[in-house]
Amino acid sequence: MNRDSLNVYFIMGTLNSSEPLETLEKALKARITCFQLREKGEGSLTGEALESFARACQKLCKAYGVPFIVNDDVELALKLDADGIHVGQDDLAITEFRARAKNKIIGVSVHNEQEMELAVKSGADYVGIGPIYATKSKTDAQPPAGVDFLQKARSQYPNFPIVGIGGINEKNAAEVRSSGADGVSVISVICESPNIEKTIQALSGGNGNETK
Ligand code: IFP
Ligand code: MG
Repeated sequence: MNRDSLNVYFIMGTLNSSEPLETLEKALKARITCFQLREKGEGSLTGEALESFARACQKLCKAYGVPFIVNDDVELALKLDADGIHVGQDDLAITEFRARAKNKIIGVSVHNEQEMELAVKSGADYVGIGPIYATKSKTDAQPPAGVDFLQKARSQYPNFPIVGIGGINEKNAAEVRSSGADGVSVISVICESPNIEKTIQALSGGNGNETK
């Protein structure tokens, strides 16, 4: 995959925003480079409601030429012909998705060297490394790891697409990039921003906000 797609990677589900489609469109206008639908938690959409919301997100992403990735749900990703899937440590899902959708993007969450090696071997196209900082978006998240593992992963895999995730904001995004990430993945900092355009500018690399 093109590593530039990971520059500003927005993740959202209906529980993250009171007007999710409006939030997504604002984020697309402000030039996020990738979107992941992550519909999770108490009261989240399922079945047809989820499918129709997912299609609405996908349509918006298509209009802006931004990859549309589905979190965890192999069947939904295939049914929608999404651009890819993001999974945890689930080599079965990776193998199955790859077998059924040859040219799609597969992202995998990794937390240590062993998981990283496994993800790369299993055929992941990119990895998400985190949580880098403390996060409130994921109740079952592991403790923040800082940038140490990110730096190590980058030195071991100089060209592999890596995105940082977990507690990333306008202030610390530059540290995540200078530690080797191709980009930053965020939920709340965009969903809760009073000025999405400005937030995305600040998160973005290669526009003068970068310290690298
Ligand atoms: N990383 C990522 C991403 N997405 C997730 N849903 C996750 C970890 C748990 F940023 F896409 F790599
Ligand atoms: Mg997951």
